[in-house]
Amino acid sequence: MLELYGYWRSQAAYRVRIAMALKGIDWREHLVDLMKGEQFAGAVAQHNPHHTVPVLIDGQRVLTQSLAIIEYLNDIHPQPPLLPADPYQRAKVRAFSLIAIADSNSLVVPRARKRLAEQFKASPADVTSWNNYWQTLALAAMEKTLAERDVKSPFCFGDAPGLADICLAGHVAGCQNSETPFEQFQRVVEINNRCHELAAFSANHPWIVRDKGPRA
Ligand SMILES: N[C@@H](CCC(=O)N[C@@H](CS)C(=O)NCC(=O)O)C(=O)O
Repeated sequence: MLELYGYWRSQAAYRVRIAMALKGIDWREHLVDLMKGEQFAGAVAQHNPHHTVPVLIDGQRVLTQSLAIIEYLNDIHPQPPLLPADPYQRAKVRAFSLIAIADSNSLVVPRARKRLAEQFKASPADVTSWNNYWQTLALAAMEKTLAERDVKSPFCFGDAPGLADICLAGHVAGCQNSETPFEQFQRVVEINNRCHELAAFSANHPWIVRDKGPRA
């Protein structure tokens, strides 16, 4: 049984939950309250020098970083594939995914928001505005990328959900958490809705984990 250290609000942990669910892998989740600083003690502190979730334990193997974890899962459980076979299309999927994973998510995590407040005396309203700015920039980049795709497929880059869809849904969940409007980004909304028709996405949404507790 895989052990996931995550947090209900974390879009990075949500990405890993979706990937495991799409692949039919079973896991148990331990919630780490990032707002209380639990990432600086216990299993996360022991296993991840960067003090972030997700951390995934697979027997003796310890994995961090949602992209590395998802690619690892995709390698050891190849079906259904989360990345296309073609190298150019794989690069396109990774580039899209990194808009969320690298460029946006990192700017809105608790430690970034805490730093703004502590070092620059940003008010709660300033921090919300900061979140909304970066999340909207990412939404716009995703929307434009989707509009300019070579192929108009039901999911981001194909007929089935993959890494890009996982990152799109994770980003939308992040927007929902911080009340960043996303409804104007029609292609993003359309694909997010399509994803949520699948239990892998809807049953693992941050608000489900918040309200029902982690998968035990
Ligand atoms: N690039 C990392 C991001 C990990 C990350 O920053 N996770 C956030 C939650 S989404 C976290 O644990 N933050 C801890 C903090 O801000 O103190 C990934 O995709 O796994």
